[in-house]
Amino acid sequence: MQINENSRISDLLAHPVGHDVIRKVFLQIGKPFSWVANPIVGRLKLKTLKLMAGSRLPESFWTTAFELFNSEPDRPSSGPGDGQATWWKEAVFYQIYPRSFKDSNGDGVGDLGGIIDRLDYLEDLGVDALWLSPIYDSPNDDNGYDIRNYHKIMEEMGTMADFDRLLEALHQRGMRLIMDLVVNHSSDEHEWFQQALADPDGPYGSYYFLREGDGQTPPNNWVSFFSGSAWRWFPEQKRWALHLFSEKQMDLNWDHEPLRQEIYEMVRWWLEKGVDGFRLDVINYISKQPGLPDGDPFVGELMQFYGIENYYYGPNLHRYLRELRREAFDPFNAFSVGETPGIGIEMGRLMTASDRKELDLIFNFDHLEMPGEVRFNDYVYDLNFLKDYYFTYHGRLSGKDWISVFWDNHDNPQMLSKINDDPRWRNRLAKLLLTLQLSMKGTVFLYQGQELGMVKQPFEHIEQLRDVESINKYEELLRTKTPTEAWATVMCGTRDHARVPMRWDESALGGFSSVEAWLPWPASDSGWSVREQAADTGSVLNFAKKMIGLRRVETALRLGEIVPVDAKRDNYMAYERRYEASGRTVRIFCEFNLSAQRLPRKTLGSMYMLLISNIDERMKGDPGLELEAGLHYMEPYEANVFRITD
Ligand code: TEU
Ligand code: CA
Repeated sequence: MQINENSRISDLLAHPVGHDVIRKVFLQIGKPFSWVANPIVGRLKLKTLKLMAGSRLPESFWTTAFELFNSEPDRPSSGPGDGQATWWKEAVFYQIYPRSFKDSNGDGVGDLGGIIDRLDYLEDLGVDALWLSPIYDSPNDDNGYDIRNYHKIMEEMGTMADFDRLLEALHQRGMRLIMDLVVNHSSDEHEWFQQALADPDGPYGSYYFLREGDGQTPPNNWVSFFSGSAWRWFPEQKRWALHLFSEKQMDLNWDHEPLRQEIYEMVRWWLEKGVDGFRLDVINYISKQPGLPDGDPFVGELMQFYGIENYYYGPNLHRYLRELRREAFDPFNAFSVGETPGIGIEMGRLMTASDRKELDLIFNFDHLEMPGEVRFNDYVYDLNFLKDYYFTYHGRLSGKDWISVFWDNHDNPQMLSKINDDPRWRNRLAKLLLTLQLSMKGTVFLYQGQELGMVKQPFEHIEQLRDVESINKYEELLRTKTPTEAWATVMCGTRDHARVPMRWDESALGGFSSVEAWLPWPASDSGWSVREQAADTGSVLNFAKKMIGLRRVETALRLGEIVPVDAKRDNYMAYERRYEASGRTVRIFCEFNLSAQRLPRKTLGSMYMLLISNIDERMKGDPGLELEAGLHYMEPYEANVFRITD
């Protein structure tokens, strides 16, 4: 069914792209989605809505929206899954940002040797698989996300021999490794781009988006995620080249078949080496709207990036993903998780349902900021929103779907700091977040430092930052704001919060390196290093180990159904994980106080056996007895996991 002016809002919401776009718009403007989901509103025709919106939503917006909706004829599949066991559904992944993990040769930059040095630590922590942010040869304009040579290891990271050693050591321990695959763009220093510049009309010219021009007006109004136009002018060639990210990250033209074949071959090359899969950088951006039309200004203002509707769910996206899987992933039975900014629940299902043969998982980002907020805003994150996100998400999945569960990575300040940066709650809240993540249904991705309760950094001025996004953004803000205002904004959202080195010990250099790190910590953080925490039974680190261990032994926590409990209750989150095994149902009950206030609650009976709690006293003595004696309230940010016996 086509979506047009005579369609009803309910038809639109039944459409995968329609549903996700409307939900996104409501998130963006900070209004509750329940408003449109209401059945009375659902009966309204889109032309009525159009009339109501009047000039606030220009005609061009509607044309763009209808085109986007109608470009997707498919509907997510329903029904049970194939019941096949897959290692990645049960795995706990751990993301390493190699520059900041451990330096082994005293140059201030983390490297492969450093990761090898710390494999005991990772094995002891209990994680099953590592994801490494890029370690390929790169001029490091965007810390390796600008690849110069896909077949070579970045000098700062070590050698291919180091890589082989790491992979072998991991496999010996029964652990797995996935690499970062950055193929929406390459570095401008990549041989393909150099060839394209040498002969723009030759074979490599079509590997990129090169457009003739006068150097004044770019080919369209698209903007870069790292500020300014998405087009860079090359005066000698008299061509513009498209770059959605930094001006040294040139977008690759996936519509050109030979380029796709080169990529598949490169992926196979790594899989032949034995890597277990890939995290695919901004993989939903690879198919651009033919002709690269201007972005609609209304959509541009709303989403903050002009042009985005022309590439975030492009016309050939599904086709290219299937081809990539067939040509490269499937022959090796390799795992894939796509980084897919802007993709909502239903579109995500179309990219990952097991019968679609596209990706295994995606990262959906809709939970990282509150409605109406962006990463650079100063606000407090409310955990009730995270609760609604997961309950809604799980409520829409079929047996063919599986999701990733994450909230920290190298692109985002720590969730812990966004929720409550009062140091009094740091330990307990870090443990709550770990309990929630590791008892949630889905594949867990931890980011380095989460197991330590790492928090945002007290950076003081722009010279302390290294990230190209932050530096460009600061420059851009200075055009309209005072330096103090510009700094305050950058400070809120800078990706460098997540990129400072791991603190291995309490010494000044943190046990990370023998010299000052490439991105030093702005202040000391006594008590929170690995060494200090390893020696402290009440530490976040020891709790993380316990919680990962609990997930490992409790099948229900990995594979069980998730059943929300008292879902409407504010500041309270609870669910059961239920798993049928040999005729009986294992039931695990997880509950959380999402606020910094005590929360009254009903007493649990003696059939609730406490398995883990972030309140140490709860773990002392006979848990059953204590609970029977009455647990009439929950402490601030309390998190408990019980087994329900009968
Ligand atoms: O990130 C893509 C992305 O859209 C964002 O998370 C991005 O960092 C930010 O929102 C821009 O405003 C991926 C990588 O994770 C990131 O580190 C890279 O910089 C980017 O792609 C380009 O390769
Ligand atoms: Ca080093």
